[in-house]
Amino acid sequence: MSLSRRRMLGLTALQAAAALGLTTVSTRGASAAERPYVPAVVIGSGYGAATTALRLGSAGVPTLMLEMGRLWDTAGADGKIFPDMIQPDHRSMWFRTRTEAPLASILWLDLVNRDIKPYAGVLDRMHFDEMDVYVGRGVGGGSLVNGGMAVTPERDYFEEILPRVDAEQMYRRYFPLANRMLGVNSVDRDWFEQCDSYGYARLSRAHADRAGFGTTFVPNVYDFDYLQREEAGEVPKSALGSEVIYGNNYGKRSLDKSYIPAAIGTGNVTLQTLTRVRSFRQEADGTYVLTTERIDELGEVRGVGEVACKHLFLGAGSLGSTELLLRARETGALPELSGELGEQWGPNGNVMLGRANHPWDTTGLVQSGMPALGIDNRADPVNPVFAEIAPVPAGIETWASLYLAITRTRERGRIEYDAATDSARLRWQESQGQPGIDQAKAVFDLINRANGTSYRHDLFGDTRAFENRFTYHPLGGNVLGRVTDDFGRVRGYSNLYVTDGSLIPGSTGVNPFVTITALAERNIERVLAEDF
Ligand code: FAE
Repeated sequence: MSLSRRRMLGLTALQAAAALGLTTVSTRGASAAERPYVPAVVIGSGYGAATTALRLGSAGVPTLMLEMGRLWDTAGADGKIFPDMIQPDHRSMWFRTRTEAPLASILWLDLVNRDIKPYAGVLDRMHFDEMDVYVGRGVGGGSLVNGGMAVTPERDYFEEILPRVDAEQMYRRYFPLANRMLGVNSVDRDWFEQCDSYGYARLSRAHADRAGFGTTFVPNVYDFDYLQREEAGEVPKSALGSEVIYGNNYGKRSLDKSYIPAAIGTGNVTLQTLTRVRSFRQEADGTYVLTTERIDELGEVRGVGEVACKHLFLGAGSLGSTELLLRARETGALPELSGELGEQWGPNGNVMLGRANHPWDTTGLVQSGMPALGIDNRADPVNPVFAEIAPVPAGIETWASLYLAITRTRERGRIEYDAATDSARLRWQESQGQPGIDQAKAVFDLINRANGTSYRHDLFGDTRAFENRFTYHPLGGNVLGRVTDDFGRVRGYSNLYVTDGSLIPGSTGVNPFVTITALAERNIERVLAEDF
């Protein structure tokens, strides 16, 4: 059966499950056993997990995917699945009483955040001592909330961060495959030059140009044809309707539109939502036994259960997978796990900043929530910054140009297990972010000087110009070739794998999901050939 036919079958199953309010989605019957056994379990449903589930299912391996968030497929009372950024409601955040948006203020006024009811919302901001980590919650993981920027890293930097991976094979086979599977597309250049949607990006490009910096178009998984039709008023607005970070109702090819329905459509993959994997252990015969907790959308625990499997794939993201492995090691369940577990964590050098534009330099009321252009200074060995030109989709003119700069530094943190709270703790000091700020500042000082502009000091809750107390791009903890072998097999145990952003040591130099997907494609191909 073709992949597109499988995807259609899977989409139908997802829609049927949503309509019935089911938390288990499958094209086969559900198991009623007390402690069900499945050949393979995949934890999570982000990029690594979804890729792995599809390939397992396609190879005929019965697979169970466990995702702690909900399936985002049912419209609320307002007829929409997701809320926008201007009026966020309970659907926006994972069990919070107030939203926690990255842009904390405008003119120091808390105009951005709203009180909400606690609910299994789509965006989580995980708090640690000196760093917060944004992640997506729900079927599709980060793909539900992210900006869709689909960037293949520069080959020389990829070789530097993952020297043991065959780059020739990655760039010939797995990066193109990931781009194709994810539905990556590019903005029409002629349209870009005259549209309203990217007026803000053209303005930033002109300002960068005056300082001698070049820009690069950034591919995206948002359907740019749909965006053009949004601007033409032909279809409901999403990227132009202030939708990003709390989900997109239209236009975006998130994983629940691509890999996941294709996986379910194989007939071998069952998806169980609102199910958090709490811990796992290994029995004498090698079987893994997972303890799971099922919640409802209001957070009530509906049951604790167990599921057993032979092959266990961790795709719960950098923090999620590392926490599960650390817990297993520190509680003695899997004592042979690597001593390097939790090491080489990094925020991908994320630094957010805003510039204050002259009154005549308006960014426009209409701003696509999906960025399409980046200031590209990656070739500079001293300040190798890639700064995506980000929207401020506030619906009002803010005279702010916003950027998420991805800088490259060697600063790394560590994820540890805190026995008292039975949870992961991120060891990262704010001062470790300074080299990244210095790089971003070197670039944007020149842009400000060339344009007679200055930084905005009103956007991050206090007076700072550079915000690096959060990251969108958590990476590392279970580094490839260290905690795992060169294909994601966890050292010390058989049939245990990591398949997500935790494999990458702290930095990709660009937005990471294409790299995570391509690596997952590469690793699962080898694992299927040799371990099944
Ligand atoms: P991830 O997508 O985080 O998926 C992990 C999944 O596992 C989640 O669905 C969790 O709910 C689930 N999970 C965790 N723990 C458990 C458990 N114990 N039991 C069951 N389920 C669990 O992992 N990247 C780009 O390349 N381009 C962008 O434009 C971009 N923009 C971003 C914007 C925002 C606001 C955010 C938050 C991220 C952005 N990213 C972007 C980062 C990107 O989404 C992220 O690197 C990937 O989603 C990470 O993929 P993983 O497979 O590692």
